[in-house]
Amino acid sequence: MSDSKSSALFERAQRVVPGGVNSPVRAFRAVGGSPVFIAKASGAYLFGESGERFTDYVGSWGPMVFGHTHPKVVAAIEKAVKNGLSFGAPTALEVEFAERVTALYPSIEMMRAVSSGTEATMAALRVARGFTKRDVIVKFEGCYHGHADFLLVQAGSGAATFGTPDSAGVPEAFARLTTVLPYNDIDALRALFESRGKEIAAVIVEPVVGNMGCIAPVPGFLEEIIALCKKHGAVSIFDEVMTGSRVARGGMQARAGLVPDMTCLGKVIGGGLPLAVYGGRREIMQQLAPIGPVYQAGTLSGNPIAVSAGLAAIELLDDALYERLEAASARLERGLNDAIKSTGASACVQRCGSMLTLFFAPGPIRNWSDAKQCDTKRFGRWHAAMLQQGEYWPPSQFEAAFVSGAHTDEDIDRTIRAAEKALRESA
Ligand code: HOZ
Repeated sequence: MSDSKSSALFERAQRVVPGGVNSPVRAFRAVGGSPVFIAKASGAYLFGESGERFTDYVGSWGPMVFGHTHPKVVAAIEKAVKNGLSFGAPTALEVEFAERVTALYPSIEMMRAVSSGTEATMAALRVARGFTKRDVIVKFEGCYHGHADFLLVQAGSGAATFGTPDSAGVPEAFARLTTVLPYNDIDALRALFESRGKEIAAVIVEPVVGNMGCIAPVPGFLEEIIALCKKHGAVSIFDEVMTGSRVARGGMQARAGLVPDMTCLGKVIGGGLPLAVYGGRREIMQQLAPIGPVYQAGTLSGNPIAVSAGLAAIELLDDALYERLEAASARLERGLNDAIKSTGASACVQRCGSMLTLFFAPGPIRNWSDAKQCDTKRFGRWHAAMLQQGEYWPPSQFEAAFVSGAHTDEDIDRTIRAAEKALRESA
């Protein structure tokens, strides 16, 4: 479903922007149809160019944990704008931001602010390689850590959606330094460390996967990553760009009571502006120039407007928010499960905090080989039927949906009714 204004914009866009979008999954190709162009957003809702309202479960792919345009975040941005847009020089705001982040994440003793999750993971791995003086990195099939060359190897998110988990343009020599294992496979990880432990610089993991749909770690998986890295002198990196301050105030590591060597953050921590973080143990982060030999830089790194939004967001991460997120998300999970039961659909719901996926497969979905068995055609039909009813769900089977603190019980119940109808229509 697309209104005439969106269709016209999409046509114009495709003439000047590849696929008409600045990030592939937004093109709706995985679900058929064409994208709705968004004019504005508020709370739990998006408004299309023709004024139509959608209940939003994409949340800008994660950042909008309080809902859109929270007045305190907007006020912080407005205040910052008046003082200047970018200085390319240190600010008090950055110091305060780093102090707040390090207090929130015990694994982060020192940090750098960058502008995107891709930059964060790319830089974290460079530091890990510099620190260990090793080259090989380990990632898990279907996990997505941004679009750096050596991370686009059996990657999730849009890469999985469009059947390009190994992107063209990535030299084979780069990809060869990335070893890929199935997610949640503790034995495979042990065996790899047994045979190649001395070569491994780092293991990077989404501690709860969002980028092949929502998949939680099996008990012991994350613990074993940390323990094996420690034993073999490698660096454990939790990519919490999606889960950070989303599944708990201090991310999945707080929820699981774990302390990885390094952590990457983005999305929520930037309050909706381009801001991300990588950080970790002091001795690792001290490898960075100007005090160490590893180089990383950025004109807009620590940008004052973005950092102001991030600080305002951190201020809002209170217990009441997480209680509300849990209640609303559990209500949605229950309702979707009831709808699956009443329609007899071959589907399951997987959830961690306010991240959730309705998979069109009986489940459980534990890794990429489970996820790719899903009926993506039916997901496409279900998605279209949801959109028709004003429900904006991620336009790919392999992306998590996000509930926000702005979703009311009424919103959730309307979504459940729509989902049930869409399940019947998509059968
Ligand atoms: N990689 C993002 C979701 N996992 C997509 C971002 C976007 O299209 O905005």
